[in-house]
Amino acid sequence: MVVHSLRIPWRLIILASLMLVTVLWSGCYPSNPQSTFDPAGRIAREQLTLFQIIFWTAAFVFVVVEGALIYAVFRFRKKAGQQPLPKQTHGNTPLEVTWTIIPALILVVIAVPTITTIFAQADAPEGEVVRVKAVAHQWWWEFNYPEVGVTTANELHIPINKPITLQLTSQDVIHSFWIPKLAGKTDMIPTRTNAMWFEAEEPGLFYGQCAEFCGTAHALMRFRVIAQSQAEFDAWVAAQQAPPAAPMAREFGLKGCTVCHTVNGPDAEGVQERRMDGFRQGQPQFPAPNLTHFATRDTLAAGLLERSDDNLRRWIQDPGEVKPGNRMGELAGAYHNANQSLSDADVAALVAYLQSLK
Ligand code: HEC
Ligand SMILES: [Cu+2]
Repeated sequence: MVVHSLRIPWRLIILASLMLVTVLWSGCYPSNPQSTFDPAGRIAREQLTLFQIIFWTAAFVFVVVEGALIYAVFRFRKKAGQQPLPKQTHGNTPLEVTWTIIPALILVVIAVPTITTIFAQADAPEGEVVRVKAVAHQWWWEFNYPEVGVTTANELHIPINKPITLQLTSQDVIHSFWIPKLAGKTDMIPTRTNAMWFEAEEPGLFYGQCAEFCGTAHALMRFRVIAQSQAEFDAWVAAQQAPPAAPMAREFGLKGCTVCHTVNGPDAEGVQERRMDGFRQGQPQFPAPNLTHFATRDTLAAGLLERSDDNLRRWIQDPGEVKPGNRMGELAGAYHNANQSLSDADVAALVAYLQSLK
């Protein structure tokens, strides 16, 4: 019988491994918008330093241990004519003491910076901070600035060089808050509030992402951090505090949008107030992004689409097609089927209204 052994040439294996390493490595490239290797703030930088200490310690251990192993494998191979078993050794005090002390030292090298960093990052520095309450929802983010009475969604504006202290919680399942260039992950757990803080050193746009699998649209649960000078941030806050730029469109109430969405201001009373009462008492019904100043945002649907007339039209007509599984598609879809569908004129009016909410 002929046995065909599968022989893969060494060169092919090496080439394939190199390609794999290159592909994986490219994910770590600092210019990647979600790379942790290009920190833009103190918290992320300290976390990167800690990562490097642990990584290089582990790399050192790996090289020494694997090196010794490979050396032993080749050096002590069974030679032609050798007796079945080489001399066996039991107990070697100096050796055993050495390999107890070395790992203990390695643990110290890892533990000291880890514990120092954990404590250093636990509390925000004294002094002025910006407080934000972030609530995760399947599959979007609510950002509330309690000190200035502003609520927005999916785009977190912050001033640079000032600690941002976050209270993190969730309305439904466990999510995780992560801005790779600014701060590591913190879980957002229903009925519980976690805290973290971070700082951005330079103005710019930073990308955030839910980092804990939370259901159908988890991968599309993104957000943006817009780091600005203090003056720009103050101007943004003032704009958010202003009443809505346009009176509420008839269609917005008629087509049930207010069942879930809040637009602050005189038109917002009634149904909406009762809903918010429930929400404040911890019984959210259909929480949805606050749309008061929707047209000051760059994106919609948790960073999925740029805000444009076309994208808004697509979104309002069939949110479930744009972002499969999302709650507006699921619930509003059912609502519209049961009541009445949106005509093209309704959609056009809604788009125009939303785009006017500067
Ligand atoms: C059943 C509750 C519900 C109803 C009714 C509803 N929405 Fe929504 N809406 C949501 C939810 C939830 C989201 C967030 C979806 C996501 O990003 O996953 C959303 C997102 C949006 C967004 C994007 C907001 C942003 O900043 O990303 C717009 C715009 C919007 N809805 C408009 C409307 C309009 C117009 C109507 C009425 C025709 C409507 N919605 C009815 C729940 C609802
Ligand atoms: Cu999530």
